[in-house]
Amino acid sequence: KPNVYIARKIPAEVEAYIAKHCNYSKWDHPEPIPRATLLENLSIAEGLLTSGGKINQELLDHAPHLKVVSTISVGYNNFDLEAMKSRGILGTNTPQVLNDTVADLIFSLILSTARRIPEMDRYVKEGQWKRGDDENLFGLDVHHKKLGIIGMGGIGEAVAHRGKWGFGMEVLYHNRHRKPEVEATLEAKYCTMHDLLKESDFIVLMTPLTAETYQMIGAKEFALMKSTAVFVNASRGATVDEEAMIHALQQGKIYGAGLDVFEHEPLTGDSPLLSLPNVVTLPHIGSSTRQTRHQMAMLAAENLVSALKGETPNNLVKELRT
Ligand code: 8YV
Repeated sequence: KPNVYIARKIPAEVEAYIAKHCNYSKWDHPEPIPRATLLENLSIAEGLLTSGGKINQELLDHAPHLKVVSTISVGYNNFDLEAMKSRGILGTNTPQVLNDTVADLIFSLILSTARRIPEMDRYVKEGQWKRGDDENLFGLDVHHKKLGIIGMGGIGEAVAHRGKWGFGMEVLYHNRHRKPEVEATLEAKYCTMHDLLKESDFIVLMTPLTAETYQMIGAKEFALMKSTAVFVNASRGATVDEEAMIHALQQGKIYGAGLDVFEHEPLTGDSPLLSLPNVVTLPHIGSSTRQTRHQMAMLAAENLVSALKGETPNNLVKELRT
């Protein structure tokens, strides 16, 4: 049996599946594994099951027998793809299984930010509610507004479905490629980035983090948005110039932001994002339901075992496909 290191706590059923096919050791704590602990556990590993942490030259130098890295996530920006490719190491991820769960979360951010839900909850619980305070409690309508989606992948499509059929919204999108099927089924309109930013009431950023998408939404892009626009990011924090976003929010250039991801996570300390009333912040919980995380972990385990059997795993990341 091949040797595997499991670098994050996984459900028992998934561990049992791995045990059937592999010899393994594991990090069995809820908190992320310390880097030094990870590096000292890779000397015989042929497979690594992980969900974060840089897969770079340093790590690969500590793993001379490594054949495949399987991440329990759809994003794999932590992979140094050139380093992996040069050593013939496969990399797999877990797309599709989390689309609806993340799209649900994105709509919770759209509604929470538009109707100021966290702020209103505190208002009641802190005894501030008083009659005749109506105007101060107003939020924004979501139904029948313009939903602009940047990145029409599986998650983007699930968001578009919710907008179109759930809230009667007009869907605009910007993507590297046109998606005729989405245009046909959802009457979605393909836009340039400029037009999407100018026309949308709700802007959802859902692109992978790559060299091309790094800080793709910055001061220029925020300046194009309506002053009543709500910006939502559940992709990766670094796809946004966070300083420019904070400035736009502080200056009232946009109505608000719903954020599940940040350039530096966990978000702590003195970030202005923690004190702005028109910002809803979540701790990177896009895929955080028991059912979905279980599905992701099982899929990642299947990817790992398949690759170690010498098969071409279904979810080999596209940059490593030959
Ligand atoms: C978490 C995600 O990374 O799938 C991704 O890319 O960002 C999230 O699903 C994943 O749940 C591991 O924590």
